[in-house]
This record gives sequence, structure tokens and C-alpha cells, in this order.
Amino acid sequence: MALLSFPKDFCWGVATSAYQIEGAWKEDGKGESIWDRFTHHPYAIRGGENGDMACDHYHLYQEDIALLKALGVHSYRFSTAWTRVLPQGYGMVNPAGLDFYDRLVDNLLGAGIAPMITLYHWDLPQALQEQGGWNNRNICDWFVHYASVMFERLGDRVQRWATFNEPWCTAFLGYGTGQFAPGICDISQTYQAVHHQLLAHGKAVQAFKALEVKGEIGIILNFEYAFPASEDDEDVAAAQRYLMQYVDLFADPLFKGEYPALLMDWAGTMAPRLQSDDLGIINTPMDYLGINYYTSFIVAYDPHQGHLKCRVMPKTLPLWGTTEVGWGVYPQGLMKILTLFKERYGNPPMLVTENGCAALDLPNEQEYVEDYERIQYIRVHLRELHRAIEAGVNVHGYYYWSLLDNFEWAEGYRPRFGLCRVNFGDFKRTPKKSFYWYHDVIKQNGVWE
Ligand code: PNW
Repeated sequence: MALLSFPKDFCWGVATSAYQIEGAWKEDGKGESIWDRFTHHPYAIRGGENGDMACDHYHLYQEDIALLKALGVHSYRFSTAWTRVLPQGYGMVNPAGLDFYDRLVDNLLGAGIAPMITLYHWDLPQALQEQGGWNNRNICDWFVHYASVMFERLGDRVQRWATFNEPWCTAFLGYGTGQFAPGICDISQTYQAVHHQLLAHGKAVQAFKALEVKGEIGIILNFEYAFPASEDDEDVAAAQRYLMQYVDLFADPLFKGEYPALLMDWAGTMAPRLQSDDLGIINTPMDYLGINYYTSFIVAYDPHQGHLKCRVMPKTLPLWGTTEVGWGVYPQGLMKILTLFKERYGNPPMLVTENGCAALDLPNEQEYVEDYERIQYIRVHLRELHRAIEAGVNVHGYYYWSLLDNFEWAEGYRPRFGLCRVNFGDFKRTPKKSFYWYHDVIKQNGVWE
């Protein structure tokens, strides 16, 4: 067995998000977010669960930073809750909310860990949703206001910023299928919600540069690779369309200043309405692209399926089955996505900002979990990432999702993605076997083949 070494300066990290871990949903002046509202709606979430307490990270953050330090990560990616900082979305700043993130950043730096902040990981202020949320064009300016408050307060200490996490999910699951907050089921609103997020991103990047904030800024997108179910033209076209909705719909405006014509034809009257400068703003150069990759799909044409007419089935390695959320394990999909950005979008600086596995995770009496599946999952993805780097892909870091078991959105607390087990009764954290394994990966800056 050989050690697959990663480049010197390769950035190893873990990721979380505010709503999924913080809890303290009404404390210290925090305003209501769309996830606070959505999860209190009966039947929105499996088992009627919500993030009111989540992992209680708001109170236990120092303990969590100690875990990060023990793990040895170079960088910690977390999100800030817009409603802690601006309870109504804009206007009055809540000093206690801002102070929390200030303490978090200082404590991370004290532990030798570089903070990476995601500004928007889905928890929009409810007050802004009531004015149309991502379908009101004014939201672009509200977002820039919030982003600027954060840049001004923390810009001197944060290494890396992300404007958005997975705008695809916000648009298609939040406005299209209603699976996520705000729970709107109207596919005709989705492309406009994509456009406003991209425009808000571009304006925030411009504000970041105008304020001369040090550090880097980028956006984080989610990708699944799509393999056609057969060689039939209809299946090949379906897989292409499916992939376009993840890749081209976002990457074309961001990197080329245009929307993909083929997908816009397919969207028809649902295509976004633009104003003349919008694409130029979206195309503002950024410092890196964040890639979230979990799984790939096999896609078949099916005239009975929604607007893309795609039927999807998990793609998985032989003998692997699917993870606890029903996703296949297909690390080659990560290579495909990275290569696609190398070949079609000029090989921009990239980071894998999420990759992770929900496993069954049966604890023993000491609450210790021997999560061999998770270790294998990470191992096969790192092997592929190493292959991508050897092939010249411009990728500089890897963040495992997630540090902790946490509130997994519509699925509640059942799927566990953490390197640390969380007991949701008493909030006790217990590092799993994968925690120690990932620690060794970081320490040796590589993975055994
Ligand atoms: C990502 N889907 O989300 C998120 O960035 C995390 O907050 C989340 O916990 C993680 O992946 C694991 O799921 C997704 O249903 C959640 O298609 C769901 C979907 C996609 C991405």
C-alpha cells in the first residue's frame, strides 16, 4: 500500500451550517428564519422534528472548537445566521448576534484554525420571505447589506467567504418541490430564484472587492454527475439536461456571463427575467469555486416526470448499496465534475467544500461508533481527488461534511453525517472511529491507497 500524498498547503477541513447545529433559535435577539417557521409546520419534517435546539452549538461552541483542534483541521467552514445579525433581514443590527460570530472567529484563530464563512446556508429571515423572498428582486440589495455588515465586522480575520451554499437547493427544493423551506411548490418560480441568488452573489463579490476585504470570496454549488440509462438518444439528452441544471445553469452565468440556451429553451416561460447589466454582475471574477459532491445518478427519459422529464436512479459502486439517505457511492462522479470545470470553465481554483456519508452508526455502550462505511466512503473519494490533482485539476482543499451529527433538513435527526456522534438527549459529543482516521489523514497529508 502506498500513501497518496496531497500537495503541500492542501487545506483540510470540516463543514457545518448554522441552522443545522446552533439551536438557540430565539435567543439573544435572534429573529425568525424560514427554517424556524417551516419546521414548526406539522408534517414538514420527518418525525415532526425541528432545529430549535439542534446540537446546541450556540452554547457549546468552545467544546466544538476543542474537537476541531483535536481533529487537526486547518480550516472550519460554518455559516452565519442572517437572523442573528439582522433579525428582520435589514435595518437594525443585533449586536449580540454579531458578537457571537466574533467570539467564534477569535476562538477558532486562537486554536490555529482558519475560519471559512458561508453567508447563506438557507436560513432566510422570515420577514424577507414575507416580501417574496428569493423572488423579490430587492433581495439582492438586502443580501449585500447583510454581507457588508459581516465583511466590516469580521473581514480582518476570515480567510475565506462563500456567498451562497447550494443555490440549486434553495430554488428547486425550496420553491419547486416544497421539500425545503419556504415550502413553495411552484416550479415556475425556480429559475427566477436561481437568478436572484446569482445576482445577489455577484453584487456581494463587488461589495467585497470595493471594501478591499482581505481573504477570498467564492460561491458553493452542489453537483451530481448524471450517467444516461442507455445509449438511446432520449436518455442521453435527458442525462445532459439533468447535468445542465446543476452545472451550466450556474457555471455559465458565473464564468461566461450567459445562461445555457438549451436549458432556457426547455424552461420556456419559466426562464428568468433579466435586466440588462445582470449577467455582467454575475460574471464578476471571484477567487474560488466551492464544490459539494455526494453522489451521482443514472438518468432516463421519462415523459411522466416533472419539467425536465428525467427519471433518476442511484449510481453506486459494485457491492456498495446506498447510504442512509438513499444516495449511491460513486467517487468517479467527483472526478467527472472536477474535470468538467477544468476543461470547460478554464480550471478555476476549486475546493471540495462538502463530501460526506450518512451511515447507520450503531453506538456501543460508551456511545462509540465504529463507522467503517464512512471511513471507506471518505477514502474512495480522497483517492479520486488525488487522481484529479495528478491530472492537473486546480483543487486546493477538502472539507468533510460534517463535524457533528446534526439536523439533516427534511430528514430530521435520523441521517447522521458526523465525525462526532451527538446524543440529542444530552448533547454529548463522542468522536467516532472516522474522527481518528481523518485526523491521521490530515496529519500525514495523505491517504493510504
Ligand atoms: C447539502 N437533496 O445538502 C447541504 O449543504 C448540507 O446542509 C446537508 O446537510 C448535506 O448536503 C447532506 O445532505 C443537500 O435532497 C441536501 O438533493 C439535500 C439534497 C442536496 C443537498
